[in-house]
Amino acid sequence: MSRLSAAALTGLPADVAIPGYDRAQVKTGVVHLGIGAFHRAHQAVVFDDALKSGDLRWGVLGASLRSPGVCDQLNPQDGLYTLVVRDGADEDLRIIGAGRGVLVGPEDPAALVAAMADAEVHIVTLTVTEKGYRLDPATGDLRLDDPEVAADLADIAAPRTAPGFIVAALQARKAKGLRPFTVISCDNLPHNGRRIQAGVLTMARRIDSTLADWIEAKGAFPQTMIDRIVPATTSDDIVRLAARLGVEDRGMVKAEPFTQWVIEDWFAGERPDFASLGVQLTDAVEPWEDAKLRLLNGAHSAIAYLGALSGYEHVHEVVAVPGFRAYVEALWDEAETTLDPPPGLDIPAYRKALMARFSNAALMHRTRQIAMDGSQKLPQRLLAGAAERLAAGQGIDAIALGVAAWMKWQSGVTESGEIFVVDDPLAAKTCELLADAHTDQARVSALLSLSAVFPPALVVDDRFAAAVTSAYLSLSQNGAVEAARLVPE
Ligand code: CS2
Repeated sequence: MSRLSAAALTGLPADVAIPGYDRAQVKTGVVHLGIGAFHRAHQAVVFDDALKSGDLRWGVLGASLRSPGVCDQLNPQDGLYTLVVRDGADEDLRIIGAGRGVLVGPEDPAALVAAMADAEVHIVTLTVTEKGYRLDPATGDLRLDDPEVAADLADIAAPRTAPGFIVAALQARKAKGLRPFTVISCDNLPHNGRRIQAGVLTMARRIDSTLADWIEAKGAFPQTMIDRIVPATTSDDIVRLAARLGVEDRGMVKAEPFTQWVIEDWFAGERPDFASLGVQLTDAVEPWEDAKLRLLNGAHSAIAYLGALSGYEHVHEVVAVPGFRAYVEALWDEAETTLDPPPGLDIPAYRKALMARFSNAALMHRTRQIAMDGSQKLPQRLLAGAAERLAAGQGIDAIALGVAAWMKWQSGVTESGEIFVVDDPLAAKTCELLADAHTDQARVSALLSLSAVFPPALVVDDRFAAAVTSAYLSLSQNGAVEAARLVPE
């Protein structure tokens, strides 16, 4: 079967939306680092909307900082791919035309730096996952001991990391007399803009202090809250879509209908008319970010570990179990007291909508996908809320069970005895810590010693250790379903 391409657009079924603008006139105004499914189903759609509105400056050049695989998905398709929006039995198909091809950083770093330093580029967006920032998750500092950070510092002309590419490209822009681009972090990190800014400045300062001063004075690193559930595409999804389209689309992405993007109103130069494209611009992103990280993502991680340990493959199956559903509500009751909701966010309505989103069976969102990289996710999703509740003298039974489930997951074996590989940058470390721990209590205290995950204030708080140990023991004795059922009581 032939692939989706510009030439194939006219032959697609009439109910498939296609780019209505002249793609030949589109300029590359955005470079995106980490061109995975999330970007394609979220920010790229907003840039595609900008193009549809007639502002043709916002084509997106994608970059992969790791594998070349994504090139084969998109480059043979003229950068085109389908956004498949699924809600129950409804399916909506739209071809996204904003893509301007994909470069692979490791194959030709100089080409990517040059593209980012082009005068027509005004924005660099990133989705490189939590670990791609090369920060210590507990402190947020750039990890100077990371070998690739060290390599970037030694030779910034051939960068490897996301902060390295940004520094190299900003250096080239400064040399050309251009303005910096706006760096928009779109990962689920707390204070994501501040964190990438700090990483970039730390690196730049070690290379050239005038460059760092220039970035500090002229750059912009807005904070963002980004939200859309985008499960990984499966080969079945590709086969099913090919039957609908009549051509094969290996770059497709599937997502839920809901999408939200809140951006701090801070830009270094030009940008699309975001407000008219449904993006919320505000001076205060943090309350949005905390609500999303602690309610949506906190529940996601807890569901992922509890569900996957007890053999549930998908999120909608987990929340269909009454005990797990009640547990999620209990977790939200705890998280909610730590939030300072922004005007315009109705928490009860948000919680109701979240439960409906988690229940969307058409998404087939795998618990193991969310379970990945937990060491990078736990601090902002569960631990920050736990610390605030303890400081206020409140209980943390539900949060502690989520943390304990993450700890259980580190053993690499499910309740039915299935062995799996723990997919986490700290997996070797947790494995080493667990090898010498022979009781549940010892396992919990060994993992609590991970200073990259657990902030000192929590580690020294006996109430935290006690709650997590008791949750861990409950998981061992009762299994995840029963342990969760017992929490709301
Ligand atoms: C998920 C997120 O995989 C995960 O860790 O919690 O990707 C989640 O689906 C998005 O943040 C939703 O906006």
